[in-house]
Amino acid sequence: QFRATGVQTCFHDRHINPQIYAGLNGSNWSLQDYVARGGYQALRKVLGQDGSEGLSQDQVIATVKESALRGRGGAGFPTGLKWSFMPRQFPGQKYLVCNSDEGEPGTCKDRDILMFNPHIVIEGMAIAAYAMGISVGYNYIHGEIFEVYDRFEAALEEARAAGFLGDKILGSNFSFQLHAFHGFGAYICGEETALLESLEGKKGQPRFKPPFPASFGLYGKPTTINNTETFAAVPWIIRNGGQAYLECGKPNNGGTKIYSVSGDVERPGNYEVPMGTPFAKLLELAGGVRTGRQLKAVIPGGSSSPVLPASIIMECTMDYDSIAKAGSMLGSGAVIVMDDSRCMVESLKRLSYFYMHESCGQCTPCREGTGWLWRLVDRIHRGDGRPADMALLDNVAENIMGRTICALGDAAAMPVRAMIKHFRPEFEAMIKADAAASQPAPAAV
Ligand code: L3W
Ligand code: SF4
Repeated sequence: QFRATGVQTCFHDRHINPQIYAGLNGSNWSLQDYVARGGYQALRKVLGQDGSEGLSQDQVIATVKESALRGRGGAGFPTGLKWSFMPRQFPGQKYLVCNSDEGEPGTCKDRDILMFNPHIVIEGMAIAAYAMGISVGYNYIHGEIFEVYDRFEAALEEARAAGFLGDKILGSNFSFQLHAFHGFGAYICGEETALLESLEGKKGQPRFKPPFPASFGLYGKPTTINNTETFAAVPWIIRNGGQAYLECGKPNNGGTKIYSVSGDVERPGNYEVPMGTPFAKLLELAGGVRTGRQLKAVIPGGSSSPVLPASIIMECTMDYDSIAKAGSMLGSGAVIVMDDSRCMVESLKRLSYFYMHESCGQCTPCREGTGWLWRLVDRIHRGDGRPADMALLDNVAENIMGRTICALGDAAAMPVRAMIKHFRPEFEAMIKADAAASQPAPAAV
């Protein structure tokens, strides 16, 4: 249910070219194909290797700020601002890291970018490294996707051989060594500080923040981490300008975004659409709700984002601000569509199991609380629910939120609270039915 078809579908109602998935067919990922599509022109432009005088580090960062590009991994943090945190004059080693540890249930966009268009990520990372004065980078790729790792390695080899990576890139004074790193398949390693621990060869457990990676990152050195899709947006921004990117989205939500649409739709898959596209339009692109059914609810941004009932999501546009206003998060853009045949208790049970299983166990509210959440929902679902369980569920969720080292605790608690808020009668009906069933049969008259 959570797998995408791998089909790349682009939709634009503005007259610009789709940026990340344009013209991809699965066999044109190579350097030759990428260059034929205009690839590496942005890097040439930045380095002044296209006959121009090049861009300064400040100009690159200003362009990215102007674009209103926000982090595509889940938090939506402004990318240009993050890049400006990097202490450029720092005397020691600094690092650039790409977070390709895609593990959020429902999300399957980064793996497709790396499979179908790996050079766009390499070019984006090289430009970012130039802007922040970084000479070493890593792409941390989720451990369960072997073919994606192999594809990215192959693209790295091509880029090195052609002089787009390595020492004195394209004859300039800029050098950047980029390496692929195969992760271990744990969801928590997608949390940026756990990822850094894992990259250092340790157990992937989140660190306290602050300090943020910008000041204390890989091996304790200043590090910038961005998501795969974020880096993939950078070459287009440099070639076309920050304003052009901003204008294809909406204010404060620049550009396009890839949505992984899964669940009860006719055509699940990854769809790249402009920020601010009405949800109804995205649903239509995915073929609509499967035949004969009505839309019941949507999880708009991956399993960590609160569920929204049909009446609310149908009024939303797909961008950070609209979804936040509706009480959820755009997150990583994994749109999980549920039709009217779905049992919300069962759905929540499945989600709760995931978070219990993936908790790293470092802090008590998350380690114990995720287990409590799952056991309570499981109890209701299997027919042993008690009237007090609704209040208990809410209480456990409340006691997790804001009391943990990383966002996984909140991510486990928020869906529970949202399910209770929007679908309480469904839970109560199941508990009542259970209670009625467990009553002794009335005496025969
Ligand atoms: C320097 C400051 N840096 C913030 C940086 C920070 C990070 C970025 C955002 O969680 C969410 C989470 C998941 N000085 C800074 C600063 N930064 N203040 O900005 O930080 P933050 O803490 O808002 O978010 P986060 O810890 O990165 C990410 C949600 O995304 N999510 C997860 C998706 C998972 C995937 C996946 O599987 N790959 O995408 C989905 O919704 O719950 O809320 O870089 O260092 N003062
Ligand atoms: Fe680990 Fe959960 Fe604490 Fe995050 S919130 S550090 S996953 S125990």
